[in-house]
Amino acid sequence: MSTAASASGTRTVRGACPHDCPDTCALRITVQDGRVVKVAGDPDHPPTHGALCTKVSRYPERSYSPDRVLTPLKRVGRKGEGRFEPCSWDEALDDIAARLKAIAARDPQAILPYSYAGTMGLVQGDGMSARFFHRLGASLLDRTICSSAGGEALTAAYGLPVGMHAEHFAESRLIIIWGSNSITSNLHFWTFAQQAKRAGARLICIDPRRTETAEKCHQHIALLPGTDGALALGLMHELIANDALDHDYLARHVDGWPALRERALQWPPERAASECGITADEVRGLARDYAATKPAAIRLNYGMQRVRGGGNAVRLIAMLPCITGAWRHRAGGLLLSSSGWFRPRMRAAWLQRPDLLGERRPRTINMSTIGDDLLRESSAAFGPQVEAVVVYNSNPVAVAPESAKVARGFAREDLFCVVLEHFLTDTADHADYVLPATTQLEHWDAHRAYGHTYAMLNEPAIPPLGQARSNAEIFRQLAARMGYTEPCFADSDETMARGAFDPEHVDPAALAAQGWAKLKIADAPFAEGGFPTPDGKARAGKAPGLDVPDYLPNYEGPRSAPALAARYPLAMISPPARHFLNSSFVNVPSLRAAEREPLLEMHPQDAAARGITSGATVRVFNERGEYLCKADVNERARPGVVNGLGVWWRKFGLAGTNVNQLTHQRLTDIGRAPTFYDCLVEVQPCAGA
Ligand SMILES: Nc1nc2c(c(=O)[nH]1)N[C@H]1C(S)=C(S)[C@@H](COP(=O)(O)OP(=O)(O)OC[C@H]3O[C@@H](n4cnc5c(=O)[nH]c(N)nc54)[C@H](O)[C@@H]3O)O[C@H]1N2
Ligand SMILES: Nc1nc2c(c(=O)[nH]1)N[C@H]1C(S)=C(S)[C@@H](COP(=O)(O)OP(=O)(O)OC[C@H]3O[C@@H](n4cnc5c(=O)[nH]c(N)nc54)[C@H](O)[C@@H]3O)O[C@H]1N2
Ligand SMILES: [Mo]
Repeated sequence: MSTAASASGTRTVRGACPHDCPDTCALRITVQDGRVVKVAGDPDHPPTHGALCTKVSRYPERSYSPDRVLTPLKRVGRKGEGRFEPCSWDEALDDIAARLKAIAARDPQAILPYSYAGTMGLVQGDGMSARFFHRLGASLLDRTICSSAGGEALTAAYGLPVGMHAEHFAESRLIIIWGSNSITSNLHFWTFAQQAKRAGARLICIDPRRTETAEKCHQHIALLPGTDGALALGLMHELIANDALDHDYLARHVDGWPALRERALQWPPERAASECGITADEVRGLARDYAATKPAAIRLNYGMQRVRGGGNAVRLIAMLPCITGAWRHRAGGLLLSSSGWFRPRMRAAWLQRPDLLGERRPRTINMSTIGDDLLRESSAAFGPQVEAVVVYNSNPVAVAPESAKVARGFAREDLFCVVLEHFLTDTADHADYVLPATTQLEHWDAHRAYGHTYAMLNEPAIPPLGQARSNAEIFRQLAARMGYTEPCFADSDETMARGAFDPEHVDPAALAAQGWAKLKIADAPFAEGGFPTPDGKARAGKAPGLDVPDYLPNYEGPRSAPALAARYPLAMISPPARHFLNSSFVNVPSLRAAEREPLLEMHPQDAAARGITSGATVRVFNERGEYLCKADVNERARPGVVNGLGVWWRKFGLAGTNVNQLTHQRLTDIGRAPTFYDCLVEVQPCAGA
């Protein structure tokens, strides 16, 4: 790959940001005397355009942190205590292989891999590890913790999770930013939205919280959490009533509209407004703007699908550009995820080798119910008790719902737990062995994106620090110790990274030369229909296995659970903090300082009613537990909703817990995903604080 060297002894290496973010930036990494001195955005990569977020500009600070785990560690304290002593790689890997072999001899399904998107790389994410666990016959993991409700809903609507090109938002005349705090979580999209705004576009934000993004839009509609489906139906009602439909597009490219039309006619703006906690004029005005302004684009994000009806809501919203024909223009339509564009263009079966399962069909465990599942005994329905868990690229003790149960599960003395990590996270504290993993500066990888349409390659800038090894290398070595001799276990990280994409679709030479390559996708992909469904039509009504989409109120809300709502009258959402990435970066001092401390935003009215002032220590609680933090009284919170930002590490919390102490493990309507933002609480000033 084109590595530029200069006379002064500095080199620039091309990389890709590994984090779970829609932007997947192209990086230029400056190395001087063997040390990374700077990580910058690639000015030539259109979505990155030379800019990085604050977090990833600090990637060297994170990678060279004195807290990095740089040798294998073996537990010496009690489970969860986080006391370890260094050991050799041979000792750790020999012991881990022996323990896994003994369990596998009884039933390999008692072993569970647990991973998510600490890195989204196709090699260090689920490449060699997938080969390893498929060969082993371990339990399969249903990776639902983030986007599966929206992803499967979009698949029901369009055939795959696909949408607009991010760049084309710059030409939109109306942008609806829906369930997304773009400035925090999708900064490079925001740049395109700003270009559109400067050219006269109108920006409307739909979000319960008055985010920094909402503040910079022309209008903010602060609906109640989990009511987006009702709003979409109310908008459809108005589009029908005002005959703002593209009848030709509907007839030729949309299946099942009559059934959805019938449903939408039951949602006059007054009904939708009352469900959403907004005014009927807001519904009418939004419908009018959406109908009258062309091209109109929707930037939907995952924030709105972390509730019971999240999947149905995505199906409904995905129909808006179909019924108005917004898809006809390249700057019209919708983007929730672009990941489906990559699916037919990468070599998933080669990377992950599901064929190594042979005839075996292991059970599947949902990562979002890990709290319950680690505490289950063997049974006919469940299968064997989980005896070993291997965690990589994830911090479940902090990020999974109902974390009191998750922590209790990981604290089981009889659970053998291995964690591959950069740092001693809340989860690593529960390990029998912590294995030091490399960061993106130290390993090869290849990346797809879910917010743009470029394939990416990451070249290592420096050798591994200390004794760190890449995830792929760790699983390669474990495979050798398990006695696996299939040639795929000899593939190097570089071979896997370079081979990740189908060369018919992504030119390997271009990818290597530039570090990125744009997928070949039509500018306005659905201008003439052509959705990736069997008949090429979008599905407004029934979809395989699913009824006509409908609004489903939250599990925890006055409508579905009035008695609960009387005891716990505040809805709590816990969206991302700007300076963290889920629970990553929480331990980087400069970024933690920017987020100050765990806070709960409350509207002045709700705070006054409870005698709470800004800075006071509060007890946030429900029947699942309690969480202590500081109150931040301001009008970012709407009345009736409190915001607990960011996924703090539990050990940084006032009482060793975080917001997930309060969330529950019930799943979304579609996609078996967690419902983090469907959560009622009460808040009190903390006695004695
Ligand atoms: N800085 C930073 N960037 C991130 C992340 C991070 O933690 N920090 N997380 C990354 C990850 S894992 C993901 S999945 C992506 C996308 O992650 P998302 O979860 O989509 O992230 P945001 O766009 O920040 O937040 C969603 C917005 O939805 C709002 N919201 C909550 N409930 C509802 C609702 O019921 N309806 C509506 N309309 N809005 C609601 C929240 O107030 C918030 O402003 O971002 C990624 N980028
Ligand atoms: N209450 C609440 N909970 C949430 C959310 C919310 O909005 N509210 N958001 C949810 C969402 S959207 C998501 S995606 C999940 C995210 O949950 P996770 O995917 O668990 O994400 P992180 O918390 O960032 O933890 C990733 C870990 O992987 C490690 N890591 C990074 N790169 C590597 C590597 O190359 N090798 C190894 N071995 N480790 C690596 C990092 O050090 C970090 O500790 O959390 C969810 N939890
Ligand atoms: Mo996520």
